Amino acid sequence: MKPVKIKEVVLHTVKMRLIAPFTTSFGTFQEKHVCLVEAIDESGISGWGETTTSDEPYYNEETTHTAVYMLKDFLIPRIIHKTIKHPLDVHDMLTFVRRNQIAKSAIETAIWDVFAKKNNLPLSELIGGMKTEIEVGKSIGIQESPEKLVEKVGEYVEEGFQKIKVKIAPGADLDYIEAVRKAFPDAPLMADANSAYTLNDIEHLKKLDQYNLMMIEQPLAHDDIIDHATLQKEIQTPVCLDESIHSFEDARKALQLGSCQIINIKIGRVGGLGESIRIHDLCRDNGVPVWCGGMLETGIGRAHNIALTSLSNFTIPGDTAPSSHYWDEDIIKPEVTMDLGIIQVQSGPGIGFEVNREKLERLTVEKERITTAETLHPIP
Ligand code: OSB
Ligand code: MG
Repeated sequence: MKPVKIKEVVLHTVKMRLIAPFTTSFGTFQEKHVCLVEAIDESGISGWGETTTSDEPYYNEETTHTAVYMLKDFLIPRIIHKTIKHPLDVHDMLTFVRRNQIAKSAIETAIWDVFAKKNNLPLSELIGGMKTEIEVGKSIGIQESPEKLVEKVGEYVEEGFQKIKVKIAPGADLDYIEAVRKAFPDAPLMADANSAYTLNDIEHLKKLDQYNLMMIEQPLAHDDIIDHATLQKEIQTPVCLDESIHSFEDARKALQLGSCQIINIKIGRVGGLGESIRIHDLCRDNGVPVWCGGMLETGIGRAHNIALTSLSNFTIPGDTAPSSHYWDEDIIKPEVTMDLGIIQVQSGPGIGFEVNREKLERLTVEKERITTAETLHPIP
């Protein structure tokens, strides 16, 4: 593997507008800033990563602002002008900063892309992925009524999505799921609660068992793995963890405790591709299936998600819908497209998509170049 030395990082903060608002138990999104991280190596190769943040710290503690700050003041100074032998080394180079997983992931994934391009490999191949196509699911935000939700599910089933995920919250759960189940008795259906319940809701959550859901995602607190183990013993629906898993160590402990039967891997939430691969391998070795979660990414984050999903134990369709489900026009060329619920894994070098520079410039609200390891802070 040819080593990489990053000489410059460009932070492109863009303002994105989703084609439609997306509502979860913790709020509604439509506009968001994300920082697209361009890492340029000594030979001029650009690799891309994305902060899969939103503007508010409601999903986890990070925001786009905090991620940019961490990148500028701590993370980039640590990696710039250093010879990196393998992309798996980047994770350990960044552990001197506690947490801030999404910020770390944005630079780490950009460096994976540089490595893949430098070594003329598709990113999927560099990480050991063997699949050439992946199955795709659709995550649907909370709708104003069960009828409206049934209508949406109908559109997406028609379009070929192979898993339907419905966001739920107290007051928008049983009626909604029941209506969808009645209309689509055999649809591969799951619910995502984004931490909206507590153990006091066990009896209520048990009622979901009758709807033959593939799983319930993150029903309890965002940082819990203990109560989830208690809940999993009481309900039949498999529990899947999202928010609670930030690292390989979290995954190991959750599996040991029986807190879940499935894990949603999000590259940002766990601090990068290296840690995602480790969690994937751990789950594979324990017979636990995984799937790739989404954070309403631009095409750059989406490309990384698709590459990750090429690993063998991603046996459940991920939240990796095509570009047109999020944006009028994506910032990558070509856009991500889906055919009958399948997305082709890119076969070109790196993430396999070009960044649309003209579109990028139009959406950019702030741009900063970092070329030195100088920082106000002493780095250990
Ligand atoms: O919990 O999976 C989640 C979006 C933002 C924050 C959290 C979540 C989500 C989604 C959207 O479910 C998935 C997608 O990108 O389509
Ligand atoms: Mg989730």
